[in-house]
Amino acid sequence: MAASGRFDISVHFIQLLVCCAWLVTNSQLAQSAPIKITFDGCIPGFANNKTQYCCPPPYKGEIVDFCPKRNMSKPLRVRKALQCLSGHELKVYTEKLDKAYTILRNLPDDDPRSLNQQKRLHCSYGTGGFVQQGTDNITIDIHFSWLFFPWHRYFIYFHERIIQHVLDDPEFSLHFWNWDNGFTVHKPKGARSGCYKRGDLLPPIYNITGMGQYQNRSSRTKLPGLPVDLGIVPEERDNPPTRPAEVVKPRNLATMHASMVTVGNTTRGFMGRIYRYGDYQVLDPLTGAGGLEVMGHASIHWWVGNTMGVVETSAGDPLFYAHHSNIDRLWNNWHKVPGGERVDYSDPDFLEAEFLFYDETATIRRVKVKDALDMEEFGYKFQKANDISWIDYVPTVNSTSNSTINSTDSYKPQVHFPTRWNRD
Ligand SMILES: [Cu+2]
Repeated sequence: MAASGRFDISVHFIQLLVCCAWLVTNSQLAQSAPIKITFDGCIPGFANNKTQYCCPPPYKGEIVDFCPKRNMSKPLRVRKALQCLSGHELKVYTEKLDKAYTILRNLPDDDPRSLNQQKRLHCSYGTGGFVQQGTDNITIDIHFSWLFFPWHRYFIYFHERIIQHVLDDPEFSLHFWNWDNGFTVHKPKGARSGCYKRGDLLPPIYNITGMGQYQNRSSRTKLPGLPVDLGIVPEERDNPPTRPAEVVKPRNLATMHASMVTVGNTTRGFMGRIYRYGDYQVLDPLTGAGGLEVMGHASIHWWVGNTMGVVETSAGDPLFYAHHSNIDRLWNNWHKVPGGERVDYSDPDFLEAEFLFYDETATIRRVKVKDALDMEEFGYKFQKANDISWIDYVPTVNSTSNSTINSTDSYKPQVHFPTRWNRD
């Protein structure tokens, strides 16, 4: 009896434990799950005080899973720094951009590969156009959180595939606008290749009226020799002041140093906030985004202005893709900056988050964040460029102590970037 009684108690105790474990597991599941996307739940989004109508066209095909896998028999394609293209290579690339964007602009309006529909897809993902499945009204934003880098990597990768397809050129690569690099430096000793020319001017091949890659942009982008301003703050976004080179050059260095080295020395500081199923989108970038997204990335959108300046239309400017090619490069290089904790999130709700994109055949592909983390699996790499100027930047020095910066572009850092953004 006694033994049986103890046994009964043990059984009840185990049942209780199992039950508690089940409750714990299920309550965790309810709170913790990755963001997944379905185009079925698309609704009008909202941004810049306006309702935004940008849902993708109806789709009758099958959704096909996609996982990037490098073809080991082929060398990696190289996405190059636009300012270092020259001669025949520059001419050929300019013509390719012209042809590709002329085709993408002229595709039927409901073709998901058209420039207009690519713009609209970015708009839906970025204005709360998609509702989280199983919730009444919790919308999704792929900005201001840990989704920012992987989502945009996939987005421009599929854009590149669409261009390869329309040009019938599988080697086409989305060369990058190296706006973070304001200083021409000598090639470091031992470096075999790389681009060491300043890249902080609007790439001229995107500024030729009448070409497919041309877009009407703010008047400041037409001022010859005016460098980009990476320190535009949100209050200035609608009408950024045109600051001269001697003001922006040292500030740009400070901004890059902050976002990549100091603010960016933690996963949260660089990649942005944690964002799970059931979480509301944040509308204030200052509480959700990582340093690079809220500083240099946003400033470039506002500095270029017009189409590029607002989320609902930015991906309709071909320059968007050269800008984000650089963001993709900087994410990759962030891991290699010395010091700090420079690893991507490893949380399952990050790794298992899913997106949908159209590929070059207009098929919808389902992708996961975890498959975006190893860039080489996509089959490309970036040309090396000068990151040392902002890595080595020392905010307190009064004159340049960086011997790699040549005299024509020398500077006296005086202004500190206003680091007015909060971590949550
Ligand atoms: Cu975006």
